[in-house]
Amino acid sequence: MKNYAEFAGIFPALLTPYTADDKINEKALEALIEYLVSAGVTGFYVGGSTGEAFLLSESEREGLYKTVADIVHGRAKLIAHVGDVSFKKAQGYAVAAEKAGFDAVSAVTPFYYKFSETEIESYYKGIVDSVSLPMFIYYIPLYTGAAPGNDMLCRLLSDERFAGIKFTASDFYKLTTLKRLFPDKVILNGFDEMFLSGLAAGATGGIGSTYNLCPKLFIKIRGLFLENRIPEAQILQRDAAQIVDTLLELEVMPATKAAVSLKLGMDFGPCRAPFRKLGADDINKIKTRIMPIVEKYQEV
Ligand code: MN9
Repeated sequence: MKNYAEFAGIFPALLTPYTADDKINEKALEALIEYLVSAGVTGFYVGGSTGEAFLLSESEREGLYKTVADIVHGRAKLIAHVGDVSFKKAQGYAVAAEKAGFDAVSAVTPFYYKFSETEIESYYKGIVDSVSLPMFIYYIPLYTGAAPGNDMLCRLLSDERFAGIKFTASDFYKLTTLKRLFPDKVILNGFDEMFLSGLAAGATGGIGSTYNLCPKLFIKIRGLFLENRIPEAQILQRDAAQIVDTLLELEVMPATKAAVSLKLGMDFGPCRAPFRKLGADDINKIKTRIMPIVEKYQEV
């Protein structure tokens, strides 16, 4: 069985910043990547939910892989989210990611239609057949409406080209079971507000939107966990959950983007419609409730 331990760690679900004329803002992207690389993240998860994957055009999604790979230049691991409702598009994104020099691909289950398990399985197999990169299944029933059962996940994970799962759910019984059956696969926790619980259940790292904002907080939680300093990790996890409280109240994607704009002193633009634009009240809540916690973990 192949060992994918190099993917254990902290992966920001990279935001996609826009310019005032709604193009991908490469300068802001570079500033964000530099901030996160110098904080010591393991890698980046590019073009996922947080990166507004489904609000980008095909050429933007593919161009994003190339831009990020050029900026990162081998300093961190790169996972491209390539999932789509269309198998053909997902396959095309995977090929583009490989060409850009990514280390792995990941995909949500095909969504909107109620695809059968056989259809979902052949979507995943078809993607991995098209590239020579390992695959992380993106398990996120909250958004896709599909919650593949353990039997299907096990069939896929038995294939050594599958590196593991991005597990965005709070079913830690399921995570524990998958880890028991596949101790060598990499499970990356998806909900930042439950990161420590995910680690306790067997995740070896995480992929998160909040990591864009305070990477060191999550690096530290993982470090404390690995050193068996659980009560200290719990205190930090409460801070992480408190940040997410406000993000959830204001809506995670636009609020995370606005918070990162404040943090880096750079306009990342709003999320694309139908996401809403935040108002002055919202920004004020981010300033007063989130930023003081973020600042606490600047130097950790
Ligand atoms: O990538 C993110 N999940 C989604 C991970 O975007 C669905 C999380 O970081 C959440 O945004 C965060 C808030 O629930 O935990």
